[in-house]
Amino acid sequence: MMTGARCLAEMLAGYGVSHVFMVPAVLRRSFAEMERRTQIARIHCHGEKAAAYMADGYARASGKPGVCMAQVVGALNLAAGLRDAYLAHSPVIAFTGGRDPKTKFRKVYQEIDDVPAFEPVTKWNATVDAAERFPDMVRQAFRVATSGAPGPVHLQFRGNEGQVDQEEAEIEPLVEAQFGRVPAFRVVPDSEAVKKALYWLERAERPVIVAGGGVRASGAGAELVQLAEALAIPVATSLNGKDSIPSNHPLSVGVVGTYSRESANRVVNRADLVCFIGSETGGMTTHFWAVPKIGTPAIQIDLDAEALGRNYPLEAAVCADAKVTLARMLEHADRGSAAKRKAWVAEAQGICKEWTAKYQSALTSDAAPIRPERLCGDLTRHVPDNAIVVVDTGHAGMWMGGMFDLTSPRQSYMRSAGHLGWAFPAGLGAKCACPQRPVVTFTGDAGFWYHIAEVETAVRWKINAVTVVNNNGGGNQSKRGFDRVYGGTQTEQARELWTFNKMNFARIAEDMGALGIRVEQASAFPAALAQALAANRPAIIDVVTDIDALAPTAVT
Ligand SMILES: Cc1ncc(C[n+]2csc(CCOP(=O)(O)OP(=O)(O)O)c2C)c(N)n1
Ligand SMILES: [Mg+2]
Repeated sequence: MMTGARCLAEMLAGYGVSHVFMVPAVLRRSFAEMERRTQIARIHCHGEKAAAYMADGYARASGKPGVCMAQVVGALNLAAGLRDAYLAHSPVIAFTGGRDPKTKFRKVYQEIDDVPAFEPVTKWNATVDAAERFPDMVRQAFRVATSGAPGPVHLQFRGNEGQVDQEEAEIEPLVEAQFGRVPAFRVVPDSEAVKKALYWLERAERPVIVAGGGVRASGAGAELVQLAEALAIPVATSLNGKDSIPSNHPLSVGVVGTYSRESANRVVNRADLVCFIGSETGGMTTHFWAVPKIGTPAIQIDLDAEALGRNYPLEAAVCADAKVTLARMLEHADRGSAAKRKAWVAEAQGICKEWTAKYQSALTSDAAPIRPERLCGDLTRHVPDNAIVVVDTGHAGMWMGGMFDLTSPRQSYMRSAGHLGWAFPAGLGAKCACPQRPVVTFTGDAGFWYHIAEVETAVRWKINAVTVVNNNGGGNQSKRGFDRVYGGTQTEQARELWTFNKMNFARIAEDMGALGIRVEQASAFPAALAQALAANRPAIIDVVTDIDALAPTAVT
């Protein structure tokens, strides 16, 4: 006989979980058992949404499921935080307290039926009502989160705080280590499908690869680069796939789509064949299916059969793991076919050079207030070669997706799949997962405001991530939109809709116990970054930037 709590604690440890992120009180007994029997750090946060984002950052940085928890009244705050993980296929496991059949429908304090709200943000959403069910339900949670296209799962435990964990049953904390990280399976491609894909790639004169988040989940970056080199094919990536090829590789053309680099969109639009790998071919990556235009011949490699051909009719489809498929393609590739693409590669490289020439002065600008392009340029030049770079959405996604270069295959890049405010807590989660690697988060000030309370969490738990705040005193990505609805030029009052009071985040960070550095001159940033990376405590670099700076929009 053992309690559900002991079983849960031992199972989480058995799956290799090193941290869980939560707001109490949920599964209290399980937390006591974690302390008694495991090394799991129980990161007590200020908000459930931030806890979910931390678990998400932990998962994307390590490939291991990130675990977050909330009691019944915090459950929907946690659900809100799962949406980004769902959009980005991140294996997050959420545990909440839930209803007790003995009292439900009696107006129990704080209680509603939370389960339906988890439906749209999870791959699997289930309830655990008896201690007997802990082993099989927790195993299934890890199985679902890590297999196929990964994604979040939710288990609701009986009792508003999940008190079912205090009950005993005849149970065994059985663990299937295979589901402790992504990918759980390396699905092998059909050899006819591989041949067909190669046939189309080899005969194309102007092919381009679009690598998505599936390439990073599969750990297929090296194979991707080898195949691109063997067949002389330029590579664009989605925002999620940005770290699948170093930006300074001669075949890299940048991030394609809406939050993108002009060179990538131009190359993809010139292609006579687009090969999507591990990409959902969604609106962001294709600039709402304009880049490439629908009708451009395409082939696609994806683990998820339902993704194949969803938005682009295909000449060939391969349903398998990206790493295995690329390795197979490499074995059979006709390297001789590369010669005919010399002119195409030269053209793509010319387009990239034009981009560099166009933005060089912005990337090195000395202007004050600082230009965000310069900030991105300095990050390219000074982020350590094994860093994890974590990026928020909106303008942050545009600036960094388009202007920042990864310079080493050892660097990782993770970005918000759309939620403003995701990056700061996600960066903390990434640092928990990979304490030996530098973590550099890039966020706007509006993004940073969301979860600023978690600076205290970072200090308390010694989560020494570096956060760079592009502080322009407002959410200025909204500027264009309000200009438009005001017929060209907004009124002074219209700015109330997207600006904030000026703030010194460095001072706030210092008051909370972190290192705070205020940067007002571009030339001071590299030293500030070096100081923050060496600080041995969480660091916030508050960079005062130009509120009128707008990122270039996508070219078609
Ligand atoms: C949860 C959520 N709410 C609203 C938005 C819409 N949104 C996108 S960018 C943005 C403002 C961003 O401001 P900031 O982080 O300061 O970056 P800036 O544009 O100033 O560089 C808003 C409100 C969003 N993406 N996510
Ligand atoms: Mg801002």
